[in-house]
Amino acid sequence: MADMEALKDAVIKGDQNAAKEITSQALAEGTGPEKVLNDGLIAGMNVIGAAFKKNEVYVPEVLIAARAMKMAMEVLEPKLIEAGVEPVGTVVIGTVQGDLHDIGKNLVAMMLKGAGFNVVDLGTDVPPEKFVSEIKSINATVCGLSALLTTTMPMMEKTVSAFKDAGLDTKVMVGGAPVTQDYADKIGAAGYAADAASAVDVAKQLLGV
Ligand code: B1M
Repeated sequence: MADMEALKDAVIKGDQNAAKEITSQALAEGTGPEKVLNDGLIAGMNVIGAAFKKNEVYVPEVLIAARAMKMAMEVLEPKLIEAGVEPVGTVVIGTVQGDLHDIGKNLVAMMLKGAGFNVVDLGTDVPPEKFVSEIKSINATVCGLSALLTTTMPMMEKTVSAFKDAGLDTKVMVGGAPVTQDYADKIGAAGYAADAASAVDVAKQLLGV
């Protein structure tokens, strides 16, 4: 019988083969896809997220855990769709226009996926109008903006203004090394997160989850 504790452990250790194998076995034995997601994969990513927040693990461990989760998700995703399991929410995320840094943004996206969010990642150097059109087309309620340069931070404000001009009431979460809570308040962003694990908490707060 596939063990959810073993699956959680495989994610924590970043053992992608074990994560995929246990997921396949659990599904073949009739374990519900939602249970596999919540008690195995998300539970494992939660442990990694909490450890990352406390500086007990670092970026490489998070990336390896996320890769294990991704491998398992390849098997699980079709079953989740079949079962009609709804994601926690949808987040559109990207690095603002002019900025090519994406390591932190990718970590945030991975942690959000790990927490059960549907994440639409627009990549780097994303102009405000691209955020606007994507948010409109999928009706996303939360948008995450990342910036690593003091010179591109003002693009966050421009993006928030573009949302207002387009009549969108999207809740914006901002982050990145030079970004602060004060800056988020100044530009009218609904949320700020200092790291990838906190970004999950903030996204949940913004969605009222
Ligand atoms: Co650049 N770079 N870089 N760089 N780079 C910095 C940011 C810099 C601080 C280096 C320095 O001078 N000491 C400096 C910025 C100075 C400033 O503006 N204050 C700098 C500069 C100047 C530049 C260039 C201008 C250099 C040049 O060409 N002259 C240039 C700009 C290019 C551009 O963007 N247009 C440039 C280029 C690059 C590379 C392409 C070479 C590369 C990026 C590769 C990539 O991302 N694919 C790069 C890198 C790697 C860095 C450093 C070394 C590392 C950044 C990083 O990935 N950190 C960085 C110096 C440093 O930080 N030591 C530096 C690890 C990552 C996990 O952390 O991104 O902070 P971070 O993400 C964290 C949190 O901030 C938060 O969660 C993450 C995980 O905990 N977070 C969010 C991030 N986004 C979030 C979004 C959220 C919530 C939380 O909600 C949506």
